[in-house]
Amino acid sequence: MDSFTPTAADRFSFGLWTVGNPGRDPFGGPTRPTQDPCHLVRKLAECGAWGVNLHDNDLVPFGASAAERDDIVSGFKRTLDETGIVVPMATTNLFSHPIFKDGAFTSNDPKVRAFAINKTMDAIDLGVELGATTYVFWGGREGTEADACRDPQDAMKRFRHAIDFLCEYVKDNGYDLRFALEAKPNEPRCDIYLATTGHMLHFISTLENNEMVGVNPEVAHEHMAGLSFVHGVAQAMEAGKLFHIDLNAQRIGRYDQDLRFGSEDLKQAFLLVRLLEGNAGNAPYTGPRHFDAHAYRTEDEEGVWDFARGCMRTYKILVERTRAFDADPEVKDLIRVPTDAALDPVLSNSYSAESVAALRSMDVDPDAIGAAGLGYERLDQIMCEYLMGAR
Ligand code: GCO
Ligand code: MN
Ligand code: MN
Repeated sequence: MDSFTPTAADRFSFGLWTVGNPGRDPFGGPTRPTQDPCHLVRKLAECGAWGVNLHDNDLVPFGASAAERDDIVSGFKRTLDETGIVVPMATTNLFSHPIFKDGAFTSNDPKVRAFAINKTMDAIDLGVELGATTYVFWGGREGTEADACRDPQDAMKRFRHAIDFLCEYVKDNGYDLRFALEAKPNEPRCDIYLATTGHMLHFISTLENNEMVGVNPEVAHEHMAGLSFVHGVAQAMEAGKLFHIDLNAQRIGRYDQDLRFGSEDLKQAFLLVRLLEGNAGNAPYTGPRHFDAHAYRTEDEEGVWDFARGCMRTYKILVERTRAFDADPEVKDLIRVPTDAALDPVLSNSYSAESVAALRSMDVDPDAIGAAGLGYERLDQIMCEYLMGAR
């Protein structure tokens, strides 16, 4: 036990599919046994996690009867009660069964679309029964290889119809549930629709009930596309749309690696934790700190719990490191924003004849400003020294 040991107050959560990942990949079968969901919940509690998330079929096998479902769910609820673990988020598996091989909500086949909406309504009922207040939509196979198969505009229309419909389902049932859409550029499809968090944010603005829909960005998914995850998350936060987050690690340009949080991109992880915790003076993210990652295929069960503890420990160490960074007087000096009594009001007020006149008569020397250094080498070096533990 030290100050980096996680507790429920840290609100760390894991998917059943993450710590339950048996090490299967496209080139080989499992290297670890499949674990019972109740066992995973008990182990998560032992490790100091607060929450567990699930796809419908992580708990209830595809095609189970109503009686089997109720039996499994009541056993799971007992384990949640015993351990104090909560279910903050739930989602639907719309990608494993062959019926979804060409997508779910965006499929050309009305039977597939109907089946997907129906499965999601059942999974929403399950999530709500377990206490979930966030429902994630990851369009696993909503994409293409043979792009001529459908007009991508139809895919947008169908996806919009499904989300609009399901929002109404939630309202109709009086559920306390918000939706969080998760973008991914590719894998398992060659191209997945709505490839980035930015695509999702615009799509949300076109929904009928857009106030109940936000995003669930994932580190790996933006990094796969070579994008800045921190910028994507910041845009979502600024729009009031960061409803949930998938934390993990990923090298740019690779397949979706879903690595232990902070293990491959420490500088980005540092900046992300700093943003989420609001250290730089911004409003913090208040939702679950959720890890969507899994242990290396080389690991046995003990390695899985090393992985889970590692994710949480790294997050907490980064909370401490980023706070120290932002409390450093030299850093404060370097990031101080210059003020200008004449121009600041002009640049924050909306358009007016006075503002135009003020801009026309401004006193700015472009050469002097262009010649002055900004000290960012020093700033970034200090950040690296905090990361390396030298400061
Ligand atoms: C992936 C995704 C998934 C989703 C999960 C919850 O790349 O496999 O990140 O893990 O997050 O299906 O919607
Ligand atoms: Mn994810
Ligand atoms: Mn992923």
